[in-house]
Amino acid sequence: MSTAGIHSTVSAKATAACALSSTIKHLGFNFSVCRNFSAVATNGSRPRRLATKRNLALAMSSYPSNPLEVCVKASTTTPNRLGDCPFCQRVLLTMEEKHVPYEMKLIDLANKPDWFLQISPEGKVPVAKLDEKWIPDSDVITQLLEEKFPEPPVGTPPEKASIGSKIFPTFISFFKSKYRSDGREQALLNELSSFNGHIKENGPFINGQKVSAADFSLGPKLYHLEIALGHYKQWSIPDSLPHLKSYMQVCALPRIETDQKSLEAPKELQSRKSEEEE
Ligand SMILES: N[C@@H](CCC(=O)N[C@@H](CS)C(=O)NCC(=O)O)C(=O)O
Repeated sequence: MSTAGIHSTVSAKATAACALSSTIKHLGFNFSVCRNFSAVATNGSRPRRLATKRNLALAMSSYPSNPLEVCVKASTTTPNRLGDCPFCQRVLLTMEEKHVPYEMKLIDLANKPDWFLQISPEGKVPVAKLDEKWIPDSDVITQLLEEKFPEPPVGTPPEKASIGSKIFPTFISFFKSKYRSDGREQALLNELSSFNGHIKENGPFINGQKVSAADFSLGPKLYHLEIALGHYKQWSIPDSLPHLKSYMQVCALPRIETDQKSLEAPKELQSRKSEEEE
């Protein structure tokens, strides 16, 4: 199927820095992506991880000849801009870390084009084209990226892979809750607190000194959590969880350039919320 004529195609080569910087600024990974082709925690006191020449050469040797196509959520407010979707952000971060050139196709989720529905019958993003096949789901895509582009490896060891994985579902549950006393806030606090303890003992990343797939998955979600709960519930992460906060700083970006006026992630969550309330 030809995707020629898709207006919302953004070439990752020249524009990755801008396009992804909007992603990265949204989602917040404080990585200097697209500058030195590596994920570097830019907080001076934190460990820095620079790509070695050898790693970079290895990574480049497995580059696809054409940029890898990936359908991602378009901004709901700004034309030709990436929207806020933690699943898309996870995939983009993985490709950035692996130096894989890619081409984003921005999908307006409120008005999905027919060609997109053909390749993604569930109508969900992200969807990435790997070996001429359109693959949905960030779990599957990131796993295939690891297999196809092994350098640098970003896999999280199995014993750590599920750390923090309950935070997002408990956040959504609390976000949707109508009554403060229904225990959902406490459930979220328990998960955040347990993660805080993990980072205290093992940080700064989930797998210690090295950023890995689990951070690419959790970082964007924590960003959504903070914005959505702050905006809709006037809730913020308690000061009693300083290691979680510093993790969010290491993984997080300066928020100033976040397109906060659009509050895109919360908008999406808001629609889920209204559905729930109906
Ligand atoms: N499990 C999927 C979830 C993807 C997902 O839910 N994506 C949302 C955007 S954040 C979506 O495409 N929703 C469809 C819609 O809003 O119509 C993954 O990990 O990729």
